[in-house]
Amino acid sequence: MSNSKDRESVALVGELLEGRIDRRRFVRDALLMGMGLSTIGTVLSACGGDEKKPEPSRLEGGPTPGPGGAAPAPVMEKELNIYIWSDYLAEDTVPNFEKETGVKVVVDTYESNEEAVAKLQSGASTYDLVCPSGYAVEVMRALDLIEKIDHAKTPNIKNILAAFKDVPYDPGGLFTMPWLWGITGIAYRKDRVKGPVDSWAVFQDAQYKNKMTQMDDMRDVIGGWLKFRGKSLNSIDAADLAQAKADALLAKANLQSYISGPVKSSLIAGDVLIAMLWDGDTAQATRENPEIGWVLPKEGASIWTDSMVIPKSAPHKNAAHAFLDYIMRPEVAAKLASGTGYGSPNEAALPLMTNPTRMPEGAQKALVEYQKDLGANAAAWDQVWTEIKAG
Ligand code: SPD
Repeated sequence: MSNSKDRESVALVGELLEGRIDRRRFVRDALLMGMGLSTIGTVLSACGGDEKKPEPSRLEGGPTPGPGGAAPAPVMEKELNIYIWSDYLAEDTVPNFEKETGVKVVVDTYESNEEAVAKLQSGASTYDLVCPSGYAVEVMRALDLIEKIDHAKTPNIKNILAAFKDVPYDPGGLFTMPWLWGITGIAYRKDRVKGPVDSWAVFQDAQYKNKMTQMDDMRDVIGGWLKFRGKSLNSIDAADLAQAKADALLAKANLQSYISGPVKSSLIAGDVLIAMLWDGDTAQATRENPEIGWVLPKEGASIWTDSMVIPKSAPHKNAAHAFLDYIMRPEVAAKLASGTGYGSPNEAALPLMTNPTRMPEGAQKALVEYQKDLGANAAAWDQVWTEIKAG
């Protein structure tokens, strides 16, 4: 320990002795400044009181004590950088974590998986947690950008529904902590759109010219048009892609723009009447304007799970694990799902919510499909997307 660390530790013990901080606060601050567990225990017993010798809580995130009781100093970093989709946190998710741990959290947002992958791939990322969808996890794994989660530091993983633990994009659930799930469908203004909105075909209807948007998302736009023609949204067949491009261009003539989450304010204001949008973001908009409805198109749509992953380059891995474990607490997960309007993968959270979103069943289940990594065929999709955007 450096001299300045020594001085900080002495001052902290002084604060405890003088009763200016309580034992809990002492343990937290002592761990944050890297004081060993055995030292902390010695100080606490010397101070008397009836509390038990402290054990590291799951939020401390440090290594397990070694044999013979010699505990390596747990290192809980003081910062955490999260890179996540916009509007994907409940209001108190981050503030409560900061209050509890003293960790300062910085949140940056993105609007597509491709943006998140590109950021990690650039090598310039200092993010500790990123939140890709399933197919993008596959891409990140293939590029060796993310590392395994240390489940010894995330005991609350026990709360996750079995269906989300062993998933095709991460067999055995080694690299991912499921965050939320949702469906990409159509949001629309019930008070301003006449006639049924139940098909991707609505975007080809010129009566809503310049009052419609689709997402700025290659997988969702091309995928939606593939579903429209009864194809898999993971198709790599050249004829399927050519048809999807033709449909997309027909629709493009009616679109105000390609825009994802930020379209909510235009829907609320009525500048946009019909928008390709995720169910949860639509629910957020509906809270502000109850005239906004959402539909799963009759031809089918994409369902997805977004998961937290830890980049190999993450500078604050203990804080990242602590945040993951915090999120998996039932009450935190319940607020996250209710606040964002998305489905929770947390089994223990569901009973705590008044009206939790349930996974589609029966006829609805048959309509939804998960996106998969396109591998080497991604180039063909990129080309089609470039042509749609330029067309
Ligand atoms: N505002 C949060 C939106 C999250 C969407 N994630 C999944 C996109 C799948 N294409």
